[in-house]
Amino acid sequence: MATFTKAWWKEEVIYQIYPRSFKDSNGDGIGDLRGIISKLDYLADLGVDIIWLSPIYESPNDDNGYDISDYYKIHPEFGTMADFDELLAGLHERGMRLIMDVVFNHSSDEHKWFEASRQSKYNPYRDYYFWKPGKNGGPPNNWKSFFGGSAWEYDATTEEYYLHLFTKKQPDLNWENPKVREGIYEIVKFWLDKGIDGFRMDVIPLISKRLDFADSPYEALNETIEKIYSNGPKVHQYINEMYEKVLKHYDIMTVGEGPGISKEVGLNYVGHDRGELNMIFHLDHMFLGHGPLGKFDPVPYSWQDVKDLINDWDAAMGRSGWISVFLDNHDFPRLVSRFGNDKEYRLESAKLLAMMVLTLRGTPCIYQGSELGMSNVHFDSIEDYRDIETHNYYKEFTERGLSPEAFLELVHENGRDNVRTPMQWDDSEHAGFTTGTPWIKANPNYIEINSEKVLADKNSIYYFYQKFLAYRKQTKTLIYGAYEPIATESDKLFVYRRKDKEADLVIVLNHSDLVESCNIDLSEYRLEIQNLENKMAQVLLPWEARLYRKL
Ligand code: ISL
Ligand code: CA
Repeated sequence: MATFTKAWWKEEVIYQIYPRSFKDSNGDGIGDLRGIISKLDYLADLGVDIIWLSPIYESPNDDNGYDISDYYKIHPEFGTMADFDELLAGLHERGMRLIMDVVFNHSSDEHKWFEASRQSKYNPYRDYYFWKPGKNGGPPNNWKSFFGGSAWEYDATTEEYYLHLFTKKQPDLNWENPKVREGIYEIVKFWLDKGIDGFRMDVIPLISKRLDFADSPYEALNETIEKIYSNGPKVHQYINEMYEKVLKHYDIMTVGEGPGISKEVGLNYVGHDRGELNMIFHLDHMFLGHGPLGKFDPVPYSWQDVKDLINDWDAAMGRSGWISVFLDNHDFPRLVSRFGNDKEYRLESAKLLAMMVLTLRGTPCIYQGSELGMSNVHFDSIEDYRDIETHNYYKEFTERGLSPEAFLELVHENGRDNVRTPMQWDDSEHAGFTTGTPWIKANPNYIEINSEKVLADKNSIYYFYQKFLAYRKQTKTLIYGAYEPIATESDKLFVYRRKDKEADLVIVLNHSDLVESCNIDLSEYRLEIQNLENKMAQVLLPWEARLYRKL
């Protein structure tokens, strides 16, 4: 039985690129592979190791590439397979790795499997998806899509409904069918044989459906996700089969994206003895504040809730499993806007959050632009938004009587386009992202916040990341050391220890706009890294972050 082991994917740091928004090389307004290639030295200099690319396959882009119509082809707007090979080689030359984002819970409705499937009830591809007759003149059950509305779409050709947990252009694949699984494993093998270093697997806990398709008894979307959509009866059988048949034959990493994976079931996916995935992105802290109707139906939550979740998850994993640590990605607001203060303390709080992500136990994942301190965008018009989730809910909420202005405020807080605006390279038009018209407007704050500026400022967020990434590389305690939360008087402080035979480190974070006192005795410790200048031992300035090492 495999127990706690060392692995490169525990030691390295992931950096997520959202290719559409990273760098446009040809002026069509869409980020592309050659754009990424032009920034390889930038990434290497920052000191990140593993590049995760959001999907770059052929896609009608209903959900920006998470609706794949051909898993073997690069979307022409991103470039060619030759560009991809060059990108992969360029990363490997620089000692970095590449992981691909694969979406196997669903395909695009324009995938050839679905095009055949929808033609007749007797088509050999019919069972590649889930088709059901309606009930009482409506859909087969009350399941709701993640993006609003029913999860079933009526198709007039065969007078049946098909299942889509996301948009109606993302029909769910039927993993019960062995031919679907074989087709998927072939795709996995194709990319691994090209020499990539692993996968991020989109919504992997959703792949096994509860086949009675009973109504969800739950009001809240999150509860339905956890108890009805996720963790279905055969999910582990399927992931294990993929591991046995394909994954285990390669030196790679896998990270499963896990809506609905609670800490109670986390180890079933990533336990070292499971033969399934190396790690998961659990979304518990990301879903905090989501009310019964999801992210645009906010409910209050506190920093204490965030800390509790982190501590509980670490305890649940212990030395038996592994997670990735992150505070944002392409689906959630900017970390500095959500968990920091993107106004008076943007610099300090962005650095504090960097220290936090790089010192908790798990493989850190940094989303593009965090190293610049990029923050949420506040467009005034719904027209400026591109995300289908935002548009679907806009329709749903305004039809129910919410004013467009009120809905836009919710989008400013929680919309996915907050993180999808162009990467801010410099203060020229469109943030230096494109010479054309960008597919989504740049955040107007690019004049102040951009990579040219941070690179010229020794005190910038960028250099804090760079320094800390280098420190983490040589400090294995931050990787393999035990994690122990330390109780504090103020719930605004987050204090924890990382410890092994080599070192005893204490991280002290003041997650607030206020001065806080910290009475923990650290007289035997040396202050090693600090995000701002302050010589008072037991007084922490707003958003101050410190790392101590025992003498
Ligand atoms: O942001 C969310 C919805 O409000 C999340 O629930 C998100 O939809 C969920 O985590 C699944 O996300 C993944 O699959 C989606 C895709 O749109 C997301 O971009 C992807 O990360 C469907 O493929
Ligand atoms: Ca382009």
